[in-house]
Amino acid sequence: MLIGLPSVGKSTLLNRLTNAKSKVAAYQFTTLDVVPGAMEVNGARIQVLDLPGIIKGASEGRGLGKRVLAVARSADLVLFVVDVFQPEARAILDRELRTAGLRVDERPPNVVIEKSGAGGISVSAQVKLTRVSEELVKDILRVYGFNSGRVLVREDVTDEQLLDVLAGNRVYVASLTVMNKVDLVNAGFTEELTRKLPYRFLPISAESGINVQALKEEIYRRLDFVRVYMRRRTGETDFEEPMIVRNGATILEVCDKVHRNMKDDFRYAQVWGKSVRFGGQKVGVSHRLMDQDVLTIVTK
Ligand SMILES: Nc1nc2c(ncn2[C@@H]2O[C@H](COP(=O)(O)OP(=O)(O)OP(=O)(O)O)[C@@H](O)[C@H]2O)c(=O)[nH]1
Ligand SMILES: [Mg+2]
Repeated sequence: MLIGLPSVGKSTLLNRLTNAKSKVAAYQFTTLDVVPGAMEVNGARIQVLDLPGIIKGASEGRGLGKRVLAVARSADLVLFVVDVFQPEARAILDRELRTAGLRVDERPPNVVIEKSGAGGISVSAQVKLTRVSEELVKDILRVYGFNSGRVLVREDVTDEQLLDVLAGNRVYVASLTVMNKVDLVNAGFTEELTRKLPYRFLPISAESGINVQALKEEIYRRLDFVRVYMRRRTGETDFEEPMIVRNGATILEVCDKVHRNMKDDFRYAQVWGKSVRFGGQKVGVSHRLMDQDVLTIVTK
């Protein structure tokens, strides 16, 4: 999903990346709705969504902010689009997403809360806690109405992360940042930004196509796909059109992609490649695949 201030070139970029024709204009709030496009890269089809621009205060309802941020919650990847003359916008976008409950490039905190009937709160920390005290953990839990139970803290969490666990509705999403309109500046200007800014970005020009192919590759990489080649029972492998699944996907997910009833008829699968110890190893539906595995699914 393309997230950025108005007029930074989100729609221009969507049109570059995909077959879509989202309206482009020199005034703000040109895009008023979600506009989808389909992008193909390395054999994967990726849906890209152009969204209306968000502004400071979006999470409190300014502009179309709340709707945009609600849509962003279902993204696999947020693509921040920043105008080369407004690099400070990245911090605004970050803040708006954060206020709306999105956590960009963070992992869910490794904290487990087990409620119990009585006995007060016990905190078992499996690492040394340097950013919150046990007392603070207990206080925060009480504020959220947990008066009894066990808290397993498996990493050095902050109070904010603890609040995230308790709130329960946080969404963890990966991101990439592009610096658009670099056709308007010289290379030195962009290099200076790379040195000065606290975030990493890919310089692009949606309008003139600079680095657009590199961006596609980067999106593909960031989504962490793997290619799985299907081998028919007769023995030929289809190396032309791999199945594209997210890294860590199981055989079950591949079954669901092939046919929605396939899992009902599943007997076993055979895998050749990095995810198994020997070629042709028999595995079940919960086996996790790796890039370039060859897979045969045997059904009833
Ligand atoms: N020079 C230059 N202009 C660009 C580039 N990308 C977009 N523009 C111009 O910037 C203006 C805004 O582009 P849009 O694609 O409509 O921007 P947007 O982010 O979708 O704007 P909203 O929908 O209003 O949020 C248009 O005049 C574009 O032609 C670029 O890479 N270089
Ligand atoms: Mg637009």
